[in-house]
Amino acid sequence: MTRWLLAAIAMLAIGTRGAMAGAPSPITARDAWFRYLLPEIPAGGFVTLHNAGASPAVLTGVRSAACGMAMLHRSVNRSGVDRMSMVPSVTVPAHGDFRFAPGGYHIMCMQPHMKPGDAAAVTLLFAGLPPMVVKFAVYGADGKPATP
Ligand SMILES: [Cu+2]
Repeated sequence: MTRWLLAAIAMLAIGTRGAMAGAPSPITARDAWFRYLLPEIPAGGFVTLHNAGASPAVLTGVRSAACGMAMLHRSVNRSGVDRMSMVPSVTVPAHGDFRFAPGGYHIMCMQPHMKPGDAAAVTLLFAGLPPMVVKFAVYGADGKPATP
């Protein structure tokens, strides 16, 4: 009886401590890179986010000292004309991926302070999850080298 009780209390204590320290984020990032052209031209940022959690994760914004201002954008081709629009958030599905990619969703880095070869830190902000810092490899106009 006492042993059961102690075990239950220990489990509760571990659970509480885990919650207070902040559960590890279910989000991981891969293939993060910027296409950098010139300081006065906004750089596009691309990354694939994976959500290992059981509920959708909502990315609500991005911050980066390497970007001045950074925002979430989407490119849409209408009648042969590419247009970009701001999006307030994107959702990474449970047990799934969300892909920022050329021609689609991207992180718009308004005043890029970077050069090819750099790794630019970007903070991703999620609703109800801890912020996450991701290093974006900086490539030039050619973009990310094709992976073999
Ligand atoms: Cu854009």
